[in-house]
Amino acid sequence: MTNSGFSTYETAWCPGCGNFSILDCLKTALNELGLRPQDVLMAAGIGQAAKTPQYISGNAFCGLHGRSLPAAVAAKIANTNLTVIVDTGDGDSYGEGGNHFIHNIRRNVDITHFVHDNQVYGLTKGQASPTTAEGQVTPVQPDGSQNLPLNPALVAIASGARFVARAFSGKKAHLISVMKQAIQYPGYALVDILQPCISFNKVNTFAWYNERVYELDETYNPENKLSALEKSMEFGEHIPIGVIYRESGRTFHEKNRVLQDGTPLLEKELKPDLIGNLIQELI
Ligand SMILES: Cc1ncc(C[n+]2csc(CCOP(=O)(O)OP(=O)(O)O)c2C)c(N)n1
Ligand SMILES: [Mg+2]
Repeated sequence: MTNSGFSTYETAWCPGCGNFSILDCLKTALNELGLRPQDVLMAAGIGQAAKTPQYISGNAFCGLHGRSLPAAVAAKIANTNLTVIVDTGDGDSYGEGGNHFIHNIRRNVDITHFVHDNQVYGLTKGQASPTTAEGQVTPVQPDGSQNLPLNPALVAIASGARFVARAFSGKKAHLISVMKQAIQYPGYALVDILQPCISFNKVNTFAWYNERVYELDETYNPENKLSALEKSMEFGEHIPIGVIYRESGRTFHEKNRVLQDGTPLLEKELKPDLIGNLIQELI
């Protein structure tokens, strides 16, 4: 089949939302990598960010809130030919999907995880999400969020993720470059994408991020885990963006005896006799 390229569709996002540039960067990254829509699966749960797979050509899986990672991982395990991208929100990834986030990092299946991190639950009108700052006032936390914010990059590195990056929706060329590196990385790759929610987050605005973010340059070595842990904790007056940690390691498929020959599970010969014998043993 030929490659018609990726296209995007009309959205229901608020004008000025950071999601527009993330969607556009995703399309550009996929097109620049020469991927075909029929070879890419984008998975998401529920939320404004989670609508992204519905707004771009390619295969899409829209799951329950927080439950896209297991489906994405299962699809990649069954069909290695697919490029699998989870593209969803901070609440979906780190709140409802928090358990899947940590344990799929440990599996190191070759998927990419783009998180639109607007630091609120946008779709449901701005409640505090796991990344909302302590004390931040929201429509349902009038005294400010009492919880400490979770630092996604720090949690990911500490859980064993080997490609961890941060980006900002307002720096498009940089975001495209980081997205391409993450998609090409063999193993689980996380990109936490800072994104303003103009309707419900009046603190972390475009200007707030723009004043703070700075791009990591070649003087920074992303292969040193201790300095990566330290770099990931920088989130205040200055916020580093770029690849914070990168290390090679064996993927789920490379470690698994059945999958390591490279033949996708769905192309493997079915052996009903073998299963029949196993069932007989159990009867
Ligand atoms: C199990 C469950 N809990 C809560 C909800 C309600 N809910 C739907 S979307 C959403 C917030 C999504 O926030 P986020 O993932 O950050 O995406 P955003 O809308 O900010 O892009 C919530 C709480 C739900 N649908 N299912
Ligand atoms: Mg959100």
